[in-house]
Amino acid sequence: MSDDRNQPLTEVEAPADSRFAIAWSRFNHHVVRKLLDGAKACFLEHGLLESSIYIVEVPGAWELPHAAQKLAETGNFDAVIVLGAIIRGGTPHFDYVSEGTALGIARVALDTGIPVVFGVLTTDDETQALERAGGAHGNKGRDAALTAIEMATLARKLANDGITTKRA
Ligand code: INI
Repeated sequence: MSDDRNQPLTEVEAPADSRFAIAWSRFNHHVVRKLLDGAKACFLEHGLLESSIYIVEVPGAWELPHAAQKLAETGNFDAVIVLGAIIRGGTPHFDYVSEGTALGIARVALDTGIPVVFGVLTTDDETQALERAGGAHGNKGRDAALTAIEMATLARKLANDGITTKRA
């Protein structure tokens, strides 16, 4: 099926002084390193310096929500990106890891109020994963960086328009 239903991601320069964190997981690192390369290259193409990108590594996707929480809670980053690759095996383990990871990431984003961009591949096999890590279906790490920049831009627009939280 074609990806024509998806609007292209917005390509804008990163806001001045913005900072981003990336947590990536080592499991299936031959795939995840490609996502990391795509994200870093995209940030640099959009005006960021390497010093504005903080990168940490964790063992597997399951550990990404914890790392994202630590990073988001600092308040030092406009957005956090998590990158991983969960590839289906022959047991239900895939379902537990992928669901726990996705729910954990969603919770961190809402609990902290910091965008946490979900750059975790959940695929049936390695071919599907590689197709999305610089292959026929693009690079989801690059897409994650564009999403992070767009969310940072949105936060600044909301602040500029006086749309701020009134919750304690
Ligand atoms: N972690 C992944 O990132 N991808 C996988 O495909 C995977 N599989 O298939 O097991 C995986 N498991 C490890 C898991 O993320 C944790 O690191 C581990 O359970 C320790 O908490």
